[in-house]
Amino acid sequence: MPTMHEGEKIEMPYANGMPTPEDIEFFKENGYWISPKIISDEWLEKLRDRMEKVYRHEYETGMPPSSAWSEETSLPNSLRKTDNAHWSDLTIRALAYNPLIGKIAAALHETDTIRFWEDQLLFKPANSGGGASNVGWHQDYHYWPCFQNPETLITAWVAYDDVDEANGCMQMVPGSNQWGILQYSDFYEQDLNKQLTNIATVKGNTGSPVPIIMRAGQVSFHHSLTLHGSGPNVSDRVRRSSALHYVTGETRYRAGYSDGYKEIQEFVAAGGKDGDIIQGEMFPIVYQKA
Ligand SMILES: O=C(O)CCC(=O)C(=O)O
Repeated sequence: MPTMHEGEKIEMPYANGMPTPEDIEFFKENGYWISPKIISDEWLEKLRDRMEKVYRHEYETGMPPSSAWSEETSLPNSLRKTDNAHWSDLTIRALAYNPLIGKIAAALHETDTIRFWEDQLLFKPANSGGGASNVGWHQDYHYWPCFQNPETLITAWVAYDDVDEANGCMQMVPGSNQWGILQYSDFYEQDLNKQLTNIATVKGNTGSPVPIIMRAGQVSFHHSLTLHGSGPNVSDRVRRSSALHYVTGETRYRAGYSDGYKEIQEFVAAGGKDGDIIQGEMFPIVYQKA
């Protein structure tokens, strides 16, 4: 059986999709950036196929994800979310450990080291407008108080399909990465307008959300404080993706929170203490500047 972190051997062809200095400035100011297409059509096809296997609970490594979407228990027309599919599938793992994605993340955060820590496999069914397929406004950091420094955390969202407003693409609030930690983050909230009203109450305004429109194979990156969510899929097209979460070589552990994460439990079992730099086998390095 393959070991926990095997998978790097799968080569993923990529183009040079690095951000320019202007792009890095854009990311700092707005909290997000969209790469050119860096995942080939051949790999996208393979990823879509592996995604189906994970949904059928056919796990290549023999190890289930930390939480697996299941047809039997899911609400009809709801968002399929599977956490840590990279535990189960080597192709998805190779995507998660893709060195170009790591290198782009390092460039955007102006750092030397990027470590992977968790992923979500996401599937928004076609014509799921009436179901629970929205993603409520949230800041990723809301779910990760086990890390001390939100400015070191970054998410890469890989589009397996073309995404636009009709099939419920992500929406980001430009500049919200500079607003600090907000109340009302809730990934599962379906009433996005109610949340924006609540955020306006505490913040004074909600900014102007922008749709993150991409072709399959492009990757959007967002800061852990960037407010984002997504609306219904009112099209005939499914929306498939992986959200990949990374820490930097500067990320520090905060004790007493979210110790339900297996990665954090192992970090602590290996001697990790409050304030220590995050490292170890559960947080493999995907990019290290030479
Ligand atoms: O896929 C979505 O609509 C939201 C994904 C998300 O919240 C994330 O990538 O952090």
